[in-house]
Amino acid sequence: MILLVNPRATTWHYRIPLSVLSIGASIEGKFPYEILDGNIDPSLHASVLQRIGRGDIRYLGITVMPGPQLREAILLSRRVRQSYPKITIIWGGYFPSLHAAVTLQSGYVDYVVRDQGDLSFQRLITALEQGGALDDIPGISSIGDGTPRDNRAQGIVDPNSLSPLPYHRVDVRRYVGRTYLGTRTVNYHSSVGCPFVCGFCAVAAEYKARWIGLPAQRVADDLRWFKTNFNVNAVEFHDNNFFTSERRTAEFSERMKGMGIRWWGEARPDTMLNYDDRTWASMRDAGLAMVFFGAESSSTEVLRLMEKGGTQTGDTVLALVEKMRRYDIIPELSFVLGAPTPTIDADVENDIRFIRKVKRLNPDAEIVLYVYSPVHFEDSDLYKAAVQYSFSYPKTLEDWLRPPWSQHDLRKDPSAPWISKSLRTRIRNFEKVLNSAFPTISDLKLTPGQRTVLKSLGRWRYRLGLYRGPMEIMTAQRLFRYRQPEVEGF
Ligand code: B12
Repeated sequence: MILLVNPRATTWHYRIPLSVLSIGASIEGKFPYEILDGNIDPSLHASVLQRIGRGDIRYLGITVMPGPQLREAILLSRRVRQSYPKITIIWGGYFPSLHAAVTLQSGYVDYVVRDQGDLSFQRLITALEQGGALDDIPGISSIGDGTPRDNRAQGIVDPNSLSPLPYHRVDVRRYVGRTYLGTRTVNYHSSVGCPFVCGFCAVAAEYKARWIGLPAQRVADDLRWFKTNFNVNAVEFHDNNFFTSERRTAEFSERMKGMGIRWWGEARPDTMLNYDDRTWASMRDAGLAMVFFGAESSSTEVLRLMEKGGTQTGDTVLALVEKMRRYDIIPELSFVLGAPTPTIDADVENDIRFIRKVKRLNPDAEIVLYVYSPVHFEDSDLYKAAVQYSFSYPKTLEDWLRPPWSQHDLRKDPSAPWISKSLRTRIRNFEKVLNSAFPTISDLKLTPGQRTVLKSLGRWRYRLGLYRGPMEIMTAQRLFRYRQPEVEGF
């Protein structure tokens, strides 16, 4: 009856498709459904058409985040609409949640489930099956009379109120793989949302400063189950902000000691700098290996424009990377360069100088460079500033198949009229030299010899601050198929 699809999003380490598995959990035992994952099925489109061809599928649910997965979802939906026009196509996930109207106007998406779909999807199917009213189902967008229409928003859904994930619906063994963290790494989502409203973040645009986590015991018990059944020795927490609650983190760390599992998660610098030293020691002893932080910018002005909130400043990040060196836990810092300000060139130069300072304080710190790529967060000061610099989104879904929109959300070369070509080149060249001088620890396929080559090409340039025209570095990185963790994860 229902086919849930995760279009291809990665060619590297596969992760359990938690988005569609969560929707599966919400209809388990209520409606018959199957899951197909483009990450492990290279001929997904053929598999979907073949499955629909058997005649008992009425609904196709597709999870869509921006980037290459969006392309896959557009091509697949178009094909299904052409071959099986009676199939109801429903999109969910970050892209349609923030771009519902343009998605529905495509003509090959009938409904959008915005934000968390755990309650709204099953209510939509029930109403469509039993002819109920659709207007009062929160979180649904539709285009019945040709005009896109958003029902009222779906407030945050407490993950503690939801059914456990039906892992039997996927072959977990296919998703447990080797990463920098361990030889048998699994992914897990232990909380929803984030308590902050940073203007460049799609999560903030959806959850509006709400965060709810599963209790530490539940998370530890679930990981013990993965260890017992799949011999897992590492976990990637896909939470947007795993470390929001120190109390939960401290209890979780106590419960993880002796489990032999290394872990990674995402956090805010100010939140974790304020953690007690005993919590730090406990996290280290519990296997915490690396933490991803939103450092964003060294400028207090830019952090204010980003509505980063909290107490975060550049000094917060410097103190944090020093502290983490003492606990032998690696900080992975992401920066968002190129925010729309009159001082943009100086801001970028300051950030480059700041990143060099970070590397002096902690050479093991991993650096991720993003270029500000507006997400559809209309209430944010940052988005308003982008609009003042004449930023606007494309008018049709098909436009997202073509540059600059096809790579807009990869956050490297976005459609951002205020960022000059020379500044983009400056950022990209600095990134190339930085990654060569300090190749990421997470690219497992790099041999010691290749690392030595990259370092010898990068270190002298980095020392002299010579970033212009790094052709030799680009050639070596292409030759070694250098892998940046921010593109497809570990
Ligand atoms: C795992 C992951 C990946 C994996 C791929 C996952 C996959 N689908 O195969 C990898 C590492 C490959 C990846 C890559 C990228 N990602 Co990513 N990714 C995530 C991450 C960390 C977890 C997703 C997840 O499983 N969440 C858990 C589930 C339960 O939550 P959920 O997805 O939100 O699903 C709920 C709702 O959205 C909704 N829903 C979702 N899908 C569907 C489908 C239907 C039919 C329905 C009804 C409802 C529904 O209901 C679900 C249950 O409540 C999210 C952040 C996050 N925590 O969500 C970022 C995130 C989605 N990624 C993001 C981005 C930008 C990317 C990249 C473009 C980054 C880059 N620089 O290249 C790349 C693109 C890769 C590509 N090739 O397309 C952004 C999207 C932001 C935006 N602008 O919209 C996010 C939000 C991270 C962030 N904080 O900004 N990603």
